[in-house]
Amino acid sequence: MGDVGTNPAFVDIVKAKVTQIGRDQIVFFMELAAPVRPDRTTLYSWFIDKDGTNDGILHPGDFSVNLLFDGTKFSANLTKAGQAGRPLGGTPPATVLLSELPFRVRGNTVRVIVNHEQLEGFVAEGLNPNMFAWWSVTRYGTVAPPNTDRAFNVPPLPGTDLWVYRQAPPQ
Ligand SMILES: [Ca+2]
Ligand SMILES: [Ca+2]
Repeated sequence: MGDVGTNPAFVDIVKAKVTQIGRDQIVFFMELAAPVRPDRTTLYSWFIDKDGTNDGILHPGDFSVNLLFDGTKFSANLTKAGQAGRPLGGTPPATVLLSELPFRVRGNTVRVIVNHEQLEGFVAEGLNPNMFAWWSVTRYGTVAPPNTDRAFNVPPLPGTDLWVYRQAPPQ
């Protein structure tokens, strides 16, 4: 934390998590360094590598769970990037796969909830609903790169820059 320069503390990621509730709901969570009260375009995203790539860089064909404040209101969706680094818009533009996802903004935290079954609908697109590499970013003032902050929820394995979410504990 404390690593976003002159940007507001509500885009400074303290912690990020992707967790599962029961068998069904996947919660994409971030804790920020200050209460989330954006005053202009602000993006909280969890980027997901296409299955089998797992390189920790948002490429065309990779996915993103996005909580966007557009200057007026929040909304959440799941997209597939069309241009590197662009979870929303871009050239060619990102594809919206799921819109109007449930989300919550409370105090220093944000979360977006996706049903596991919804992710299962995108296996053919290259989204593995059972195990995926993800990382979280914030962007302030614009949805375009560069990231304002970027975080992993646990230290990545030596020699890698990623980690995985698993539906069930490893056997
Ligand atoms: Ca931070
Ligand atoms: Ca990638």
